[in-house]
Amino acid sequence: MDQPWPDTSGLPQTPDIPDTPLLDDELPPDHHSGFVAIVGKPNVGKSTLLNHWLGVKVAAVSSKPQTTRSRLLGILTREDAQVIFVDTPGVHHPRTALGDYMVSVAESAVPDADLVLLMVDLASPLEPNDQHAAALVQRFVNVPAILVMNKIDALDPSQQEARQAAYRALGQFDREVVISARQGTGTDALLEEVLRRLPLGPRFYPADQLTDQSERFVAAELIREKVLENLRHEVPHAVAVMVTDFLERDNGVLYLAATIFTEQESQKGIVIGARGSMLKRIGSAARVTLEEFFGQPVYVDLWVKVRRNWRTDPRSLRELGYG
Ligand SMILES: Nc1nc2c(ncn2[C@@H]2O[C@H](COP(=O)(O)OP(=O)(O)OP(=O)(O)O)[C@@H](O)[C@H]2O)c(=O)[nH]1
Ligand SMILES: [Mg+2]
Repeated sequence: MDQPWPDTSGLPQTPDIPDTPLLDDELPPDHHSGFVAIVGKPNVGKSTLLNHWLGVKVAAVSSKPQTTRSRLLGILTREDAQVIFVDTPGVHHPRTALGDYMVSVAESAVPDADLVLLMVDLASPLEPNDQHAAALVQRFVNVPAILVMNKIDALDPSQQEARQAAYRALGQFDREVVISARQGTGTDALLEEVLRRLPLGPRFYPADQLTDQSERFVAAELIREKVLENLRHEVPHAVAVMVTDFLERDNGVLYLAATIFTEQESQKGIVIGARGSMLKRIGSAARVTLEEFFGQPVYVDLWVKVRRNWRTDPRSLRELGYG
């Protein structure tokens, strides 16, 4: 029989974007602020760019498509501006209720944004999902858009011109830029382009806040990242992670318990591995990344449970934060 759900009543929900900006008398009169949605097909490097700009990994990144499943704000605060980046799931043709949710998250980020970055992968040819993402962006003509061509480091230079021409034909853009989010090439210049397009405005979030999501959410995402990194084929996509305990111990160690949900018993076996070897590997990798994020020793306690077909069950999706 499936395990009961952990008690999630104490978990913070994703807050809505605030309507009322914070007042800050110290800000210069020409302070700019705004929301910048990063949109594109899966695996183009949206979350990598967000992490790069924040200087901290808050968003899960992996070589598997459809890593990001929820909206995540990355807040960059400077003296002269506050940029609120909106990381979104990759736009694709969904096959599950989870996929429907993911694409709807990406779609809903565009109309509320002050600027959209449509990201494409220069290292691979244009695909229908690029057109799907571009159509979504172009639907909102009043939101300015920059075409961000990523992964220049992985492109054969002889192909650059043809690739850029193909991606440029995706639509009308305010500007196009070529970057490597992984290596940080062109990202400062892109940030300046972004800042130039933001309206005058105050800070919406406190200067020391990095994201709208809770520490529990970020921890669950970073654990899921390790599942994605270590497992293959369909298994990583059938996994959801929920942090069930998060406590600061007297000895300065952060104790974190999390449940990894799979859809089938066989997937549970794969996540655990022979004599627990895979779960141990996921836990060790997660600990390293979590210690970097929290800046303190972390103890990770992982559990694996089956929740049948959670990706197609509306109640399960809601309980796991996808809906
Ligand atoms: N070579 C190269 N790889 C990159 C670059 N940026 C990102 N990547 C890699 O591309 C893969 C996908 O990166 P993500 O940041 O997870 O991509 P995403 O667009 O957020 O993907 P989804 O969340 O699935 O939509 C990872 O393996 C990254 O390391 C880059 O500039 N150059
Ligand atoms: Mg992502």
